[in-house]
Amino acid sequence: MITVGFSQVGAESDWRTANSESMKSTFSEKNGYKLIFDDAQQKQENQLTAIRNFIQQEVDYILLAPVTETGWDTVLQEAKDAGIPVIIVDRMVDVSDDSLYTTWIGTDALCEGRKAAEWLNGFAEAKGIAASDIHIADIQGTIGSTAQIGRTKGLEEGVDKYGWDLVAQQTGEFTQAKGQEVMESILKQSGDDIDVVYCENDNEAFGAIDAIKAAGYEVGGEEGQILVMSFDTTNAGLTDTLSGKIICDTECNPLHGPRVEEIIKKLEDGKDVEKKAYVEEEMFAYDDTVKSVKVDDKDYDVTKITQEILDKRAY
Ligand code: GYE
Repeated sequence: MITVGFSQVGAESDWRTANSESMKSTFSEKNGYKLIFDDAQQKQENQLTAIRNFIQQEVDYILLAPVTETGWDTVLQEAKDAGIPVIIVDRMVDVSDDSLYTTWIGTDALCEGRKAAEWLNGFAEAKGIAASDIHIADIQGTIGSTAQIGRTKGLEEGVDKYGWDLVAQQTGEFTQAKGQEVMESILKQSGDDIDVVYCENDNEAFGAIDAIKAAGYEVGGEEGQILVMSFDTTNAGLTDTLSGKIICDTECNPLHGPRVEEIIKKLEDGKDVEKKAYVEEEMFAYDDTVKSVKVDDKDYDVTKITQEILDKRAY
């Protein structure tokens, strides 16, 4: 029986739930594991405590989904001194010495952000919308998390490249409640000036859409409607994309359980593993105005979402 200690960020989003379910179903007793699961409720101090508990319990592996990128050197050194391999899952850690963790598997948030920005430019060009008429509110994820850093940077690069107007930037902490609260505040300050809301995950988009409608505006791709963009492509997010409430949803795949297990099996067999592994990710949109985007000389298809596609997805 292999004992695995998993420090999970929290339960802030549908994405996180899918990620936790993937990890729990993979590292089950039936599959030969004893999983010690800790939900940190989005607090780094809880993760530090959990990791130290895993070390005391002499687990075979520590899995860490870090809430934010910094502040891990000391505790990872303690795990290294205890001879326990650490696998970073989902978000990245920013440490002085990358021997403090064995490997990382997760999402290329910067590429996601760049893809979304290219989609917005393609949509604007196709609809004849001038860059000067694109005023954007960025509802950011948890500040300092890999997903927020990358998605925000991807948008800001687009703003600089295409001359859009970034009207507001505020964290929605990847939650629906905070996403709604932030959207309400931004609309109070700049309501008629907002054309695009760039939500850094689906749950923020759900909250933002509620706030937009409550303020008397409409969401969608038609003239005068507010474009709501999102990330994660959860089932609920793609359901909103099917209806047009979300106009474009960039995938971030949460099903890391089997990928992490493959790494552990290699380590158990004494094999080397890559230091970094990105997961493959797609893009979905309400319509086929933009059929593909180019990021770093690579083309990415944009798929018009259908009920059939939605029904077949694993999450
Ligand atoms: O986008 C969000 C979750 O780290 C990629 O965290 C993950 C992000 C995801 O709360 O829904």
